[in-house]
Amino acid sequence: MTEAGFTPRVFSGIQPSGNLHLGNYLGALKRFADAQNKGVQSIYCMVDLHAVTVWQDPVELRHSTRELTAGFIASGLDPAKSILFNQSQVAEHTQLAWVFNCVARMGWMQRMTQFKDKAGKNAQNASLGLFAYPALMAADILVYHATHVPVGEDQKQHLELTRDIAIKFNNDFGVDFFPITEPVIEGTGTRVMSLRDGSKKMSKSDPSDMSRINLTDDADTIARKIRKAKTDPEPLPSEVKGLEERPEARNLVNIYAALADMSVDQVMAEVGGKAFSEFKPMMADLAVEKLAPISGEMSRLMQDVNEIDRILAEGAGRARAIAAPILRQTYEIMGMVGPREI
Ligand code: AQP
Repeated sequence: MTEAGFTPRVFSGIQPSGNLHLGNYLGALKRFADAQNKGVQSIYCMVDLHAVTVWQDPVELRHSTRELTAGFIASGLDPAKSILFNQSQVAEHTQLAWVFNCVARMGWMQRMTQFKDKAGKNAQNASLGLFAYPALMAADILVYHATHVPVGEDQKQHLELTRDIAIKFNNDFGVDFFPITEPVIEGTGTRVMSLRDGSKKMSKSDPSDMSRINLTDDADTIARKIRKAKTDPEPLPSEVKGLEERPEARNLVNIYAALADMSVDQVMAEVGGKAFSEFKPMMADLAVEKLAPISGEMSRLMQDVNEIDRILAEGAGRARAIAAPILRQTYEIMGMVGPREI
C-alpha cells in the first residue's frame, strides 16, 4: 500500500504513430521491463486514441499498433505478467477523459508546451483532440488508480497536469478517490537527444532519419548513424564535469551508459579522454549488441499478427476488469444515476 492507502500500480503508454526509436526504448520500454520485473502490477497501453490526434493512415495505424506490441514483448514485457492492450479496446479511458475535460481548466491546457510544439504556428488548424490530449492521458492513468508512471522527461508537464486533475476532482467532491500519481523519471535514458542536434529530443517526427536510431534499423544502419552523429572536434573530456557545455558528447555518453546499464561516472572512467573515432565504434558495437535481438524478435512476432491481436484482446479484458468499477465509482461520486457498486 502507498502512504495514501492505494495499491502500488504502474501504468504507461506509447503512441503507435511510427517507428519506435532508441529514445522510446531507453526512456520507456526498457524501464517498463525493469518495473515489471520488480513485481509491481504493471499496465502498458498502445495509446492509439492519442495517435489519431494527428492524421494516421488506417492501414499504417493497424500495422504500427501491432509492431509496437511486438516491440513491447521483444523488450522484455511479458503479457502473462504485465497487462498489454490497445487503448481503443477499453472504452472507460474516453469515458473518464470526458469527466476530466470538465475538471481541467482551459488555462491549464493552454500552458502545455507539447501542444504548442506539435501544433506549431497553425494552432487554429490543430485538432481539438490534440489540445485535449493531456486530459485523456490523465484518464489513462487514473482509470486504473495508477500510483507510478515511468516516462521520459518530455512527459513531465503532462504528469503534473494529471496530478492537478486528481487533486481538483478530490477537492471538488470532498473525496480521496484518485491517487496523486508519482512520475518516475530516473536514470540516464530519460532524455535521449537527437543524433544531429544535442539540444533537441530524439523523436519519431524529426524529418531526418539520421537523427534517431529506430528499433527496426539493421546493424549497418545503426553503425552508420552513430558514425555520422554530430560531435565537436575535441576528444571526450576526462571528467563528467567536462561534458556540461558539450550537449552532443553528453548525449552519446548518456546513451552508452543507459545501454550498458552503467552510471555516467562509470562510463567516463572507462572512456574519458578517448577520441570520438575510438568511442563511436565502441558505442555502435554496444548498440547493435543490445538492439539486434530486439529487432529480430519483433520481426519474428510480426509473422503472427493473430497472436498479437489475441494478446491485445486478452489484455484489454483484464484492463477493463480494473477500469470499469473505478469509472462506476467516479460516476457515483458525481451523482450520475446508474447501477451501484456491488
Ligand atoms: N527522446 C526521448 N528520450 C527519452 N524518452 C523518450 N520518449 C519519447 N522520446 C524520448 C518516451 O517514450 C514514451 C512514448 O512516447 P510516445 O511515442 O507516446 O510519444 P512521444 O513522446 O510523442 O514520442 P516521440 O518520438 O517524441 O513522438 P513525436 O515525434 O510524435 O513527438 C514516453 O514515455 C516518452 O517520454
